[in-house]
Amino acid sequence: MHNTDIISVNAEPYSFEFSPKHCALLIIDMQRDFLEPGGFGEMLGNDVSQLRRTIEPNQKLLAAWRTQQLTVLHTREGHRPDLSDLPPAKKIRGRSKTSIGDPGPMGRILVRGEIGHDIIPELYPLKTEPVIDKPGKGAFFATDLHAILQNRGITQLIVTGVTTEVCVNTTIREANDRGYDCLVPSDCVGSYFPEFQKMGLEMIKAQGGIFGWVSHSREILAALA
Ligand code: C5J
Repeated sequence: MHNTDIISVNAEPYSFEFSPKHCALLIIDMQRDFLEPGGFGEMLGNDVSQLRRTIEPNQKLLAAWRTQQLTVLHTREGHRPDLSDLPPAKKIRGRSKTSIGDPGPMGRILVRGEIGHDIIPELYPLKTEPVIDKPGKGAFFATDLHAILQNRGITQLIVTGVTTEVCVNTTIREANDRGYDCLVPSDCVGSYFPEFQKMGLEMIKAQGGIFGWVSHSREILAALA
């Protein structure tokens, strides 16, 4: 495979054609607090196994992108330790006893530099892979993601990570409005809620691909091979 080749992936609502050189793997928020037993997500009563099933397919996709020396980026949701970038509305939403910035099972919740905020070891970024620290749900809001992608000539994204209906969907909508084509491998994105997983994917590919395409990692890996 040459980086200049155009590759076709079986996808819905129709084939996704991509040029590997211009297509980045964007892995959203695979953070310990969301995925690990004993983390903040589980503390809130969520079933982390719904997210953990995405680890293995993400590892395979990540390995393929690294082998082909293609662009990989990671994101983390979180805030400055002084919480100066945390909107008060986000802090109090949910009326939970424990909220962002408070001590949690893996350090202060969603605070940069804390153990729970970091990416799970299975998908840990290489030094050469940009990590986008984002204060919001979307990876483009208040970050330099768009500038980094433009500087590298990236026009297409394979978007994976968690959670399907929150940070993955928000990022895809932001990317779509900025002119990127997005493909989502269904097995590489996860939600704590099966019904949101299903509808989160349906919404992306509805109406002829209103926000993008949906496929499976095996289709992407087969096309790359
Ligand atoms: C993400 C969240 N990453 N669910 N955050 O989706 O709050």
